[in-house]
Parts: sequence; structure tokens; C-alpha cells
Amino acid sequence: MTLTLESAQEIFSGRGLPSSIPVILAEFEKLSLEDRLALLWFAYTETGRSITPAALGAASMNLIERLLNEIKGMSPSEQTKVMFDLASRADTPIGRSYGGFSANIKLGFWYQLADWMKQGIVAPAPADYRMSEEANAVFEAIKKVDGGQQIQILRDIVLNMGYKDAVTAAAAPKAQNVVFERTEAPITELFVEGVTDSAPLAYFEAMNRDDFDAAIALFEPNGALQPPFQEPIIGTDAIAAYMRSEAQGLNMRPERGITEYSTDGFKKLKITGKVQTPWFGVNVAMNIAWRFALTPEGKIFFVAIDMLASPEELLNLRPPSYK
Ligand code: 45D
Repeated sequence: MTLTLESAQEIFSGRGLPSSIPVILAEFEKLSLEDRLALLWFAYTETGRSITPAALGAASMNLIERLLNEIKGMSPSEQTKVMFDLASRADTPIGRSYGGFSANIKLGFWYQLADWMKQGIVAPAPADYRMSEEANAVFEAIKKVDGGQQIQILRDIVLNMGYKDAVTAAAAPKAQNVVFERTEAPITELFVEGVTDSAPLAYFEAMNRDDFDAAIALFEPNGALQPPFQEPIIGTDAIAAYMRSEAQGLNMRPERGITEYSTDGFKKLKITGKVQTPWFGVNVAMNIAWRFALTPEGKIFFVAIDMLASPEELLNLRPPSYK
């Protein structure tokens, strides 16, 4: 039996703790808009995870400068309305523009607004706002997960704001790519305990250099990559486009892995380690697992990227018989 995309998605499944992120996100969705915006403000300003200001190449923000300046020029109540409309996914001109932004542009947009809110240039969150009990419970749940998961939650919420339907998505300008300038030399000469296969090791080295052509060359033409909490992206063209938009400037430090062979000649590897996003640099190390399926020729047929539920999961690499 050869491996299919469906069976590849199941490799090493059910052997880790379930993530609490989907639960937290679902609870967040139930809150009132006031609560949601207040909670975001507290989560962003109080959890102590600071964005590295140099992260975003200046050129990237030029793409949305006009929109940001439009908001800057509004009255405080209009500014607040823009934020509410984005949070409620209302069909407004700004909501439509936002819906067409790439992930990093959405994050950059809010990063700039948050900065202006701190300076008082844009209507700040009301200082005397008291969140509901439900919102406080969600906030407490967010505080309990590790830093990597906290920023994943913030990112997911930001990505789901704005107006989006099939028609506007098709009409939206091509997703603009953000350029992150690397401030440190890329990580090379990786040693991954228990892993000697060249494809995964070459993958990490290529990704750490933002050399997506080299990374893509390691995949089967119909190979797939599945980002955390998302559907698989299938085919090397789609994966390449995704990487150029979403994977720039990442630092990957795989630490250890295990291998399983199957009778069809495919090889399955689970590798755990740390990943830093250029948004937070050394301030946040995300605990990540990569689940690879390699063809008998050593090409990447499938790789899933999982955000681990706890740092202990990094060491949870026992073969199934010792479960
Ligand atoms: O509403 O091997 C205010 C792949 C209040 C590639 C606010 C990968 C009002 C393959 C505070 C103003 C990419 C899959 C809002 C690996 C309000 C591969 C602002 C994985 C919204 C390893 C909020 C990469 C703000 C991974 C400014 C896992 C929030 C990358 C900002 C993960 C939040 C990256 C930011 C993550 C979050 C980045 C900047 C989780 C960034 C998170």
C-alpha cells in the first residue's frame, strides 16, 4: 500500500497532548466585540511578549501606508468603529481591503495601530473597561499556555478579522509579501539527534536561509505541507507561494527525531525543536514538531508542522510500542 495524503496526515497522530488553542479560540469567538477588543489589548500589552520593532522591513509597510494614514486622520470614535468593524468582519471598504492582505500585512497593520494606541495617536482601549467573567476566563486560559502558543492565538485572531468572501478574495490584489530583514547569520550545521536523512536536514538549512527554491526542490511535485491548524497545501507551486508569503525570516532549530519505516518503502520521521518568528525573535521560542513522510527516493511527500501543547512534548518521541 502506498502512502496517500490522507494516511500521511495521520502519521504519529494521537501520540501527543491535544492542543488547547482551538478551544481558546472558540471561546474567544463567543465574547462580545467590546470584550474581544479589550482582551486583545490586555493580551498584547500585558503578557510581556514584545515584538521586535526591526522585524518588518520598512518597504513592506509602504503597501498599507495610505490606509493607516486614513485611520490616523479619523476622529477617535471613527477609529474605534473601524476596529469594531474589523473584529465583527463587517462588509466595509476597509474590511474588504484588510480581508485581502497577506497574514504578515494584517499583523503589521495591527502592530502599527497598537503602537499609535500606546502613543495616544489612535483611540486607545478604554482604561476603565471591565471585561465580563467569560472574557476574564479566556484571558486566564491564554496566560496559562506558553509564549509560542500565546502568539499563535493572537495571530489566528488577527488573521480572521476583516471581510472575506469568495468574490472579494478573487478580486483582492495579489497577497503582498512582507520582507523581514535577517539581523543574525542563519543557523547552519545543524545536528539533529537521531536523524541522518538528508532531505529533512537540507530542508531546515534551506528554510533558515530563506532559500525556498532549494527547499521546494526537496519535495515530490505533488507533495504537501500542512501548517499548524490548517489544511495541507498541495503541490510545489502552491507550497512555494505559501513559503514566500509566510515563512520568511524563520529560525528553525530542530533538536531530535525518531524514524519509522513502513513496508511500502516510505519513511516517517517526527522531529521536534524550536522555531523563532521574526516578529518576536529571541523573545519567543515556539515548540514545534515536524512530521515528515519521505518517498523511497528520499523526497518529501508530506510534512506537517504542529505547535506542541507543552515543552515536555519536545521529548515525547517514543515509538508507539512504548506509549
Ligand atoms: O483588535 O517548517 C490591539 C511554516 C488591540 C513553514 C490588537 C512553519 C485591538 C514551514 C492590541 C491593537 C510557516 C508552516 C488587535 C514551519 C485589536 C515550516 C493588536 C511554521 C488585534 C516551521 C494585536 C512557522 C497585535 C510558525 C499587534 C509556527 C498582534 C510560525 C500581533 C508562527 C501578533 C508564527 C503577532 C507566529 C503574532 C507569529 C505579531 C505564531 C505573530 C505570531
